[in-house]
Amino acid sequence: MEQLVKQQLDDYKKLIEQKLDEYLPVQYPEKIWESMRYSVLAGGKRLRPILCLEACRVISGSYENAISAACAIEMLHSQSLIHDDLPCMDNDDYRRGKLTNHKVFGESTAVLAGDALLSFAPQVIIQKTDKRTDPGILLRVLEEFVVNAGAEKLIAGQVVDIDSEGKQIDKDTLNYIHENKTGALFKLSLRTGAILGGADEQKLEALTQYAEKLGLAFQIMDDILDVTSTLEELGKTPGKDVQEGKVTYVSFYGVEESKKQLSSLCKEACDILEKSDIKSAVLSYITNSIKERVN
Ligand code: GRG
Repeated sequence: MEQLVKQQLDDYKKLIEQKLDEYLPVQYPEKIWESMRYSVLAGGKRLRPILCLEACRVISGSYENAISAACAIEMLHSQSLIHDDLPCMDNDDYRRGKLTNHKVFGESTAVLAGDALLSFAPQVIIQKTDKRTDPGILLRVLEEFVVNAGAEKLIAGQVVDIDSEGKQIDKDTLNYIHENKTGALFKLSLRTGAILGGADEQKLEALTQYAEKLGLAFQIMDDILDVTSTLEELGKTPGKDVQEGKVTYVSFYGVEESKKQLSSLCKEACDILEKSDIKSAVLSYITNSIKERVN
């Protein structure tokens, strides 16, 4: 069974990489497309598009109709990483084991590559999703995308995160940052796949609740890895949270308690799927692998 799941994850990843490459041809002016491609095609776990494809498959039996939206979400994720790494934000030199976008292309091109990806991603959804898709469904998918990418979600999380540096924030503020910075894209991924698969409200709600637990668990592991991992394993500089005076799950609860909370969240996430009769070996495997991830 585990072998089958690993094969499915590998197949998803290959398809995502192939489609990302296809959707981002180099055109004039080449510099901006090369910069966009540099970050989008730099590797990464491709977790968000995988979640999107699997949500669509578990609802409808096939994932093909979600591939363009899944790739668009990965473009949005890459945009957030390019901008987050800029000197005016987290100022990072490494990402996905490579020099960050601004280190290779310069700051102005990195800003523009992020901007370009943010608008190119919905363009991909509109132009590449199967033309037979119900226009109402397509509109819902686009709404999910722009809301989560914007000032009510992803950017809200980033603003509060930056404002909180060096301050002793409370747990509610920490949760607000995580829900919006990390949780928003997990929810977007699962909800998009489910909507394209034609999910009813009950299944959509279950996958949304699952996404909330999974996103938080993923972020707690990210906080743990920041203090326990190395540049080689992580592909980015470790120890940044402490260096920048960030309150994290680890600074709040310590590594051991954070691990306990992480395990509880993963169990709650699996329970949500089971109660709603959502049977996905891929989602179960991903949930149970979060605490083992090294990057
Ligand atoms: C809008 C500029 C801007 C930022 C929004 C998402 C975000 C806020 C910033 C990105 C940086 C960051 C550390 C976000 C937290 C979520 C997270 C752990 C991202 C890394 O995701 P992985 O581990 O990365 O899935 P790969 O490289 O595997 O895709």
